[in-house]
This record gives sequence, structure tokens and C-alpha cells, in this order.
Amino acid sequence: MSETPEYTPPTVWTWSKDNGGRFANINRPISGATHEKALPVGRHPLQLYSLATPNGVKVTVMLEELLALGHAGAEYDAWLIRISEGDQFGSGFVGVNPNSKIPALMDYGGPAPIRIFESGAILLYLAEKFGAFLPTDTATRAECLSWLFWQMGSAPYLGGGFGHFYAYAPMKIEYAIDRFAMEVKRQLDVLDRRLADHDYLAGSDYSIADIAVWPWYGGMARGLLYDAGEFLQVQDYVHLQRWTDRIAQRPAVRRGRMVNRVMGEPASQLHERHDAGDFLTRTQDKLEAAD
Ligand SMILES: N[C@@H](CCC(=O)N[C@@H](CS)C(=O)NCC(=O)O)C(=O)O
Repeated sequence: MSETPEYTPPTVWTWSKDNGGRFANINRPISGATHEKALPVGRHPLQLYSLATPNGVKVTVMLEELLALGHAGAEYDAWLIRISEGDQFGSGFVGVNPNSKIPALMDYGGPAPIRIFESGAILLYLAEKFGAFLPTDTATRAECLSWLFWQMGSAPYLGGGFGHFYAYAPMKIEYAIDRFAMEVKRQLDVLDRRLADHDYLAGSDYSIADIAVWPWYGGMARGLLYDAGEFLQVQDYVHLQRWTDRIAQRPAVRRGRMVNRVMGEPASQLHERHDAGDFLTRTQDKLEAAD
């Protein structure tokens, strides 16, 4: 194992603002708002405040899937929250999500507004509200929720663990990369074995479990996360690859990936979505051409 500088933790940890990490400008040891800023509200009952990271994409895919099924009540406004600029610490956003992380959803459709934060809770809320993508028989529903909560518990090791130390930490720490690479490969194997004899995670039907897992583990399977496809030999997980490709082809998934996206081809970026027609008229290539 390679040498890393010795570090003896002091008795009491103190915050050093310039710790040099990739997210030093937004990371703080306290919660709450840093500035007053109201959130915009559009014309639909569902107001989403998000960014097209894997956690954000789960919700825009779900909303596009609901619309594709014919649930007109799932029409939504999606507002861009630029987390690298600290939008998640505005007072309005903190009012929707006290945890200051995207995605966050407001539902103005009932007698009183309802806030929902945590992507898994948002998927479950929408699935129950519209009666879709959540199996109704007890056993399959339990399987679906098990994989949904598996994702919520597992992805932090993929993103905050492996991704952070492999791609973002200011120094390469062999111990940390080894530990999390092993865990991520174990997780990929868990999925691969499940998908060896099931079309989808909950069984034979596509569900919120797939919608939650695909942006993280499908992204990893396609080598899109942390440029780590070769390092983790993701092509070896053949059942995961089959499932990933199949879901990637869904039109709602293609649309959902574009919403609140600020990277990649301008034609793939729809910074804000207020209407189904925005996919045709308001992607960045179109807006830039009109300028
Ligand atoms: N468990 C949360 C995680 C959300 C999360 O980590 N969001 C990240 C982007 S993927 C974020 O908003 N980070 C901003 C920050 O940490 O300040 C969920 O699934 O909704």
C-alpha cells in the first residue's frame, strides 16, 4: 500500500474553511439558510426545485413517466437549483428541504401545500398520489420498496465514498479508493444477480425501484460516472448492462435526463421545464440560436 501523510486527529475537530476539497465552497458543518431568497412558483400544482444529478434525474424521469402514462395531473414546473452556486441555501429552498439538497418538491394541488424532500420519499409520494409504478400486491410491493430503500442506503457509498475519493479528493488515498471500489463492485454484483433472473428490480414490471436505481447504477454501468467504467470493469455485469440499456431507451427517461441539466450537448440541456413543448423549443441549442 502506498504511503499517505500521517494524520493524528485532534481532541476536538474544528472547521477549516479552506480544506481544499472540490466542494469546499458549499460544504459547512451547520445547516440552515445563508441568505434570503424566495423560490419561484409556476402555474402547475407540482413545483420541482432540482438539478440533473442522479438524485435529481430520478424525479424528472418519474414525472415524465407519469405524463407518458396519461396522468395530466403530473404536469410540473422544474426550476434550476445551481448547487455549486449555493442556491440550496436560500431561505425559500431551505423551507422546502431543511437538508439543503436537491431534489425538493412542492405539491400545491391539495387544500394545503405539501413539501417533500429526499428523492426516495418523492418517488413514493408520486407513486401513491397517481397509483403508478408501485406494485399493489403485498409481496411485490415489499420487493419494490426493498430495492428503493436499498438504493437510498447504498448510493452514498458510490457517490460520497467511491466517487469522492476516486475523482474529487485533493489527494488519491489508496486505502479509501480500495475500500469504496470494493463496496461499489459488491453493489454492482448485487444488482447483476437480481437482474439475472428478473426483468426489473421488483420483478416483471418497471417500478420506482428501477427509477431510483437507474440514474446511479445505470450511469455507472455506462461509464458515465467519475470516468470509472474501466477501473471497475463495469462491462462484466452483463445483466445490469441489459437492464441499463433497456431503461435508457424509454422516451420518458430520455426526456427526464434533459430537465435541469447544465452539462453536455446544448441540445440535451433543458434548464427549466414548464411545459411539455419546452423539449422542442427551449433546449440550450435553441435558446442560444435565438439570442
Ligand atoms: N438522500 C438525498 C441526497 C440528495 C443529494 O445528495 N443531493 C445533492 C446533489 S446529488 C445536493 O443537493 N448537494 C448539495 C449540497 O450538498 O450542498 C436524496 O436522495 O434526495
